[in-house]
Amino acid sequence: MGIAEDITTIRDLAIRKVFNSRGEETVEVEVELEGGYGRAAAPAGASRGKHEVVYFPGDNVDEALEAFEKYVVPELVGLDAAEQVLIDLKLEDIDGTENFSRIGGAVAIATSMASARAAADALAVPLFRHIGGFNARYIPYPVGNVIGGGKHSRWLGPDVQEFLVIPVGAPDIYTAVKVNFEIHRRLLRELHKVDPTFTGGRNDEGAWTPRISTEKALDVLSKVVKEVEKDMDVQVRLGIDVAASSLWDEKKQKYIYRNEGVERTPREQLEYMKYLIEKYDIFYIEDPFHEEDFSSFAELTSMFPDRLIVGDDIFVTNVSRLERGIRERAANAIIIKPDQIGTLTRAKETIELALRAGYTPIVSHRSGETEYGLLAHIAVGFRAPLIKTGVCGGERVTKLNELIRIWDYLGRAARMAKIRTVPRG
Ligand code: 2PG
Ligand code: MG
Repeated sequence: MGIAEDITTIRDLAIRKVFNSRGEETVEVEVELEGGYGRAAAPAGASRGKHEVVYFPGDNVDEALEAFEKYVVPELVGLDAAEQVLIDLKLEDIDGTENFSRIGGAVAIATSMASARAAADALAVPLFRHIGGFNARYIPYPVGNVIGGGKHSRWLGPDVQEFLVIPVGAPDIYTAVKVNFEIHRRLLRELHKVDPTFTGGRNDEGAWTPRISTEKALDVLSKVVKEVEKDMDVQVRLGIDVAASSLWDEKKQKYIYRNEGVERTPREQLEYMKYLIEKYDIFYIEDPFHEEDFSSFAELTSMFPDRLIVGDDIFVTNVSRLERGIRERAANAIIIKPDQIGTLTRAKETIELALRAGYTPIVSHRSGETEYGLLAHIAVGFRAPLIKTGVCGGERVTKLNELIRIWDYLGRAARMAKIRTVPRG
């Protein structure tokens, strides 16, 4: 038992079905301590990695609720919520499988996060401080998704899933968020010019969904970014999430670009990535290859050591998959989605390994998000230099506004994080 055991002892837990930002059912867990309270819900992905933990047991939210009542409640009551590792290890023991197939990853992550919030509440410290300790004071730069394609836009827009902006020159988080909003806003006008049928539609993450090609999207984005950089005097860099596992056809062994009407072999995919990075000076490239292709990841990383080659589906926040990546020099940056792996402890283990190995971690939302702002606390507590959490939509803005609140709370201690792969001036 921890030394603060009285007020942080778990008295009771509860679960209910609520909805995520996409209107899908998810689970919300409440943790009541002797002297505190916490609540959290699980987000959900649409372009999920094959190696992520199971979401609901039997693919069914009601089975998740049953598993929670039957297995989780009796085992967690009486434990000390201040001992996050013990809580999370207990969740692993209760489940007994590597991928949370018995209780489901949604129950696991909601319980893990609700417990952390409850402990922070009882100890009267902000969640980021509870997670990260006294030196947690670096605010991550927001990676903003401004144009959407791929599966997220029903294959009607560009083949690349996300077109991203990173205001790397912003002096503070408020300016950083403002820059991303300004780019998003100005894009509306510019996108009308290149796609007259565009009615201002946005996808699940609030990104615009014009029916244009990948290169057209990058042309328009580059133009708008240059204007905003000049007008607001802040350096901004471009990013893409190719989400290449969704393009990959296992039978054909090719990437299928539906909008362009082109199929690419792995070699051609590598050439295409090189072409896009050079033509548009892209700084951040997420999932340029499918989730099993470590060697193409390694090749691209060696070609562009001054860019962030980011692994999402390939690593799924999993420590063993990241270890393999480090061994094979695949990627130099990693997406951290706590829900991909099921507990805060596991996610922290992965991010710590990433930091030690010189990988840049990016704490990330899912396309189906919750209304909670706690991802902001996780990113600051985990010392992530970047956070990917969209630009607009209530469930995205709540996380960005929470970063602004953390900045204010920190006062003179607040700093913008350092991005390891130094952006070129
Ligand atoms: C991604 C995510 C979030 P999803 O691919 O990075 O943008 O999408 O949550 O649908 O997996
Ligand atoms: Mg991704």
